[in-house]
Amino acid sequence: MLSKTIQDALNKQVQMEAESSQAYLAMASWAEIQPGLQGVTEFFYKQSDEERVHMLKLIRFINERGGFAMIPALEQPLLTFQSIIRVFEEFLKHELKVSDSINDLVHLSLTEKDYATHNFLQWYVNEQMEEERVARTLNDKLEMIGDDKSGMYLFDRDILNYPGVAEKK
Ligand code: OFO
Repeated sequence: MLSKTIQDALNKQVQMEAESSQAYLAMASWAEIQPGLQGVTEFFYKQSDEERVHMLKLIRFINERGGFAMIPALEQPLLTFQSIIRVFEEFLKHELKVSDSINDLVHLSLTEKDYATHNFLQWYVNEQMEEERVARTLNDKLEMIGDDKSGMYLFDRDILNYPGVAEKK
């Protein structure tokens, strides 16, 4: 049975995953109406779907452990971006925020002696390491590309095949 403290903290994480899903959906939609960003568009649609899966996993866990997962109201995400570089900076910033939040949750599960939740959260710890790595790699590549149009063409063409991105479920 979940304590009220853990239930509330997990519900906050549900909100964060839902907001991540919305944020990446907005990035996909913005990318889709720019010329030549089909790869980036697909990347963020996929990323948005993944965040929904992260949210669902939490909802199911909370309810299975005798809690109540409350479906939250969501803030409107950023809708427009000055450039593709800004999009990926936001992506990294967002993932770092999620990692902090997961770390806080892991800490809380230990102080509350909730080892089942601690165990459940290890999946998210691994996932965040992966997400951060992907976000950093993509930011580094964009920094190298700068204003080079042919570099950007290749980035968009290859984004779904980069190691780490290709293996993402
Ligand atoms: Fe990409 O964040 Fe979910 O967990």
